[in-house]
Amino acid sequence: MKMNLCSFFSVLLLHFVVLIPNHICVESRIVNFSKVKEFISRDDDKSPQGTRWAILLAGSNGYSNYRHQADVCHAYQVLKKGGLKDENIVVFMYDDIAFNEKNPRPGVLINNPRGEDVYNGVPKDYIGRDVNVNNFLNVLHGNKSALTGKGSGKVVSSGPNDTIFVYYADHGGAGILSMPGIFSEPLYANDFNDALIKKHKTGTYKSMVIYIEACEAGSMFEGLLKPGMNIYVTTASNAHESSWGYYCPDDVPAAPSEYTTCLGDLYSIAWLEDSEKYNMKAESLEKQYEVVRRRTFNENSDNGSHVIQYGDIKQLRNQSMYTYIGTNPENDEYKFSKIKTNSKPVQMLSHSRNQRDTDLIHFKQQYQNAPEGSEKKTKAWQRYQNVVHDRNYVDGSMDLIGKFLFGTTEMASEVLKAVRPAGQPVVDDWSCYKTMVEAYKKNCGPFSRYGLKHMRSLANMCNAGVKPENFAKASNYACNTLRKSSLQR
Ligand SMILES: *[C@@H]1O[C@H](CO)[C@@H](O)[C@H](O)[C@H]1NC(C)=O
Ligand SMILES: *[C@@H]1O[C@H](CO)[C@@H](O)[C@H](O)[C@H]1NC(C)=O
Ligand SMILES: *[C@@H]1O[C@H](CO)[C@@H](O)[C@H](O)[C@H]1NC(C)=O
Ligand SMILES: *[C@@H]1O[C@H](CO)[C@@H](O)[C@H](O)[C@H]1NC(C)=O
Ligand SMILES: CC(=O)N[C@H]1CO[C@H](CO)[C@@H](O)[C@@H]1O
Repeated sequence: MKMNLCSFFSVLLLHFVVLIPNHICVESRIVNFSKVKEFISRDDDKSPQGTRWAILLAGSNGYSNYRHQADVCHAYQVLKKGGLKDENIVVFMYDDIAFNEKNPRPGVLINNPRGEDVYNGVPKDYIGRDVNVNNFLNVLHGNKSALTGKGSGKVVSSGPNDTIFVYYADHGGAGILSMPGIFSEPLYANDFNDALIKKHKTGTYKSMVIYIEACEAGSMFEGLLKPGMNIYVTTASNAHESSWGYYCPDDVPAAPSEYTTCLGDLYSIAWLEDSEKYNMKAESLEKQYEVVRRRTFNENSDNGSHVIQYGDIKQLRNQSMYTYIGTNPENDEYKFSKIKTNSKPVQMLSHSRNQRDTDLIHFKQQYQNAPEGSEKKTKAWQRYQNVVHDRNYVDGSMDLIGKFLFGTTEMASEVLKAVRPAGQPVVDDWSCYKTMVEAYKKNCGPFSRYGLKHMRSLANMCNAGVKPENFAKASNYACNTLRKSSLQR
C-alpha cells in the first residue's frame, strides 16, 4: 500500500510547536497588540456570559479507530483547562480503547506522538451501547427522564443565556454520522437538523457552536441548516470528500512505532492544538476557522479536506472561542511575551490518511509488527484479507445494483457517482433514503466503515426517482449473486 504523501504548508503550521523540538521552536503569529487588547475588551456582547455547556461524542469503537476517542478525550482536557465544569460537559465514548489489549500503554490515550495522556479524568457519561443517536439527542434536549438508567444521566440543562459547544469525531457518509457498532443507527442529517430546530424553539441556549470531524461532514448541513438559530458550524470536510486521519503509523509525523493505529484526525488536532495553546479570549471563531482550514487543507495535495462554515456565520464569527470553550489562564499572556517577528517559518512535510483507509493501515501494521511465523502474524494477515475482501464485496455489490437498475454501467455510474451542487441537500426524500439503507443492510449486510462512501449512491438513486422496493430487489439480486460467486462475505 502506498503512503499518502502530501506537502504540508509551512507558515501557518506554526501552532504545531508541540511537535517541533524546543530548540527549533518558532512562534510566528504576528499580532497587533492594540488590536488584540481591543478584541479582548470589546463590548459587542453586553449580556452576561451564561453557563458553557458541551457535548463531546466519539462515534466509533474498535482499536483501529483509536483516534476518535483520543480526539474526544483531548477535547475534554482542553475544555476542562478552559474552565468548564464536569457537570456541564457530557462525554460519549465507547471506552474500549484505553484498556484494549492492543493498546501499548494500558490506561493511557495520546492524541499526539509526544502528547501526554488525555484519558485520565474524562467523565464516562455514556459508554458502550449508550453511545447512540437517541441518547445524544436526548442529552441535547436536556430530556432527563428519557435518560433515566442510562449512563450518568447527565444532560444539557441549558438556559437562555447559555452557550453550547458540540464536538463529534468519527466516520460519516452522505447525510449521516455513524455511531459505534456496525448495526447501530446512524444520525441522519434531517433528524439532526430537526433536533436543532426543536432545541432553538425551546429557547434554551443563546448560541451554539458545532464542530464535526467526519468524511462528507458538510453533507450534514449543506442545504439543511436553517439560518437564524444562532448556530455556527464548521465541518472537517465538504459534503462529498473524505476527512483525514493524522499521526498515523509510518507517516510524518508518525505515531510511535508501537502504535499500529492513527492517534488523531487532521481537523480535530488542528482545532485542539490551537485551542490548548492560545488565549481563547483573543481568538474569534473566524480566526480559529482560518487556522484550522489552512492546516486541514494540507496545501497543494489531495490529502487534505475543505473545512466549511455553516449557519449564522456573519452574526457569530466575531465572537471569541472563549465564549464556548473557555480559555486556559496559563495562555493568557502567551501572545504578549513570545512573539518573535523575525523568525523564519519551519518547512515541514506532513502526511495524513484518508479516514476510509485507516482499517487497512491498522491491520497491515499489525501484520508487519507481528513476529515472523507467529500465530499473531497469520491472524493479522487473515484480518487484513478480510478488510480487503469486504471492500471488494461492497464495491462489487454497488456495481451490480447499478447495472440491475440502469442497464448499463455508464448510465449507472452517472447516477451513482453524481454530486449535487453546493447549497442542495444530499437527498430530498429522507424516508426513501432510510428505506434503501435498511434494504441494503438486510440484503447485503451492514455498510463497513469503508462502505459508507457508497451511501451517496443510495441518496442519488432516490433523487433520480428509483423506488425503494426496486432498490430492494436490486440489492437482493446483487448480493445473492456475489455470495454465490467466490466473493463470499
Ligand atoms: C494596530 O491596531 C490599532 C487598533 O486597531 C490600529 O490603530 C493600528 O493602526 C494597528 N497597527 C498596525 C501596525 O496595523
Ligand atoms: C439572562 O440574562 C438576562 C440579562 O441579560 C437576565 O435578565 C436574565 O435573568 C437571565 N436569565 C437567566 C435564566 O439567567
Ligand atoms: C423526553 O423523552 C421521552 C421519552 O423518549 C418523551 O416521551 C418525551 O416527550 C421527551 N420530552 C421532551 C420534552 O422532549
Ligand atoms: C467582525 O470583525 C471584522 C474584522 O475585525 C469587522 O470588520 C466587522 O465589522 C465585525 N463584524 C461585527 C458584526 O462585529
Ligand atoms: C490517497 C491519496 O489521495 N493519496 C494522494 C496524496 O497526495 C499525493 C501527492 O499529492 C498523491 O500522489 C496521492 O495519490
